[in-house]
Amino acid sequence: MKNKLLFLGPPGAGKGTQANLFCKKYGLEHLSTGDLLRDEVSSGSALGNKAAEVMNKGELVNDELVLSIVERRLNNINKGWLLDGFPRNVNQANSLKNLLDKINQPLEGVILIKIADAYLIKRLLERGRKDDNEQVIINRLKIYREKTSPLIDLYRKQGILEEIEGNADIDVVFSSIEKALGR
Ligand code: B4P
Repeated sequence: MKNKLLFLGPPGAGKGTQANLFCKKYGLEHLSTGDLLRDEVSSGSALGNKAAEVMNKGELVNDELVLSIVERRLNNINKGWLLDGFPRNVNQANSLKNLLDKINQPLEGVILIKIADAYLIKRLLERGRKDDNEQVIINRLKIYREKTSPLIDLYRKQGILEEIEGNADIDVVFSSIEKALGR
């Protein structure tokens, strides 16, 4: 059973929502870089304050910070894991590959949650997090297209990408993910 997984998709596609459900049901460790960064921000550390400025503009936090957070966590996991929101650019994907080679835990499956921009904007405005206003959301979508979407081809070429339609009820999306991963 594949249990080293990655959920990919535009902001608001439901990566966090689905990853939470999946990890609860199947006992995997949920590694959300968004949540980990928000924890760093709430701690009030100097790094957290710096990250908050970037996140509130809808931009990507610097790769070194995100990587150090992920590396620390991945090194201490003895069960399966699910990466949510990481990697978000080619540099992060390369670093992840090096890290996973080092700990001998190759990525086994990538779920791409696809959904049109119009639905995303509506969902995120309704979510209403601090970084969810229209201008910031449009910037996040632009950055997703420029920096994150090249990863789709990268994982497709490796033969580990499964594409899921994200514009459906939460339980319907969840079932599609289970099916794609043979659960
Ligand atoms: P994230 O925390 O990763 O969040 P996200 O992409 O905005 O949302 P997600 O896809 O998880 O959607 P969710 O389930 O919440 O990123 C936030 C910021 O952190 C980034 O902009 C960046 O600054 C920084 N960051 C994170 N990772 C980084 C990295 N690796 N490198 C650099 N910077 C990084 O769903 C959204 C809403 O839709 C929710 O309200 C949910 O209830 C609703 N919803 C979900 N599924 C639904 C469905 N099927 N139908 C209707 N509504 C649904």
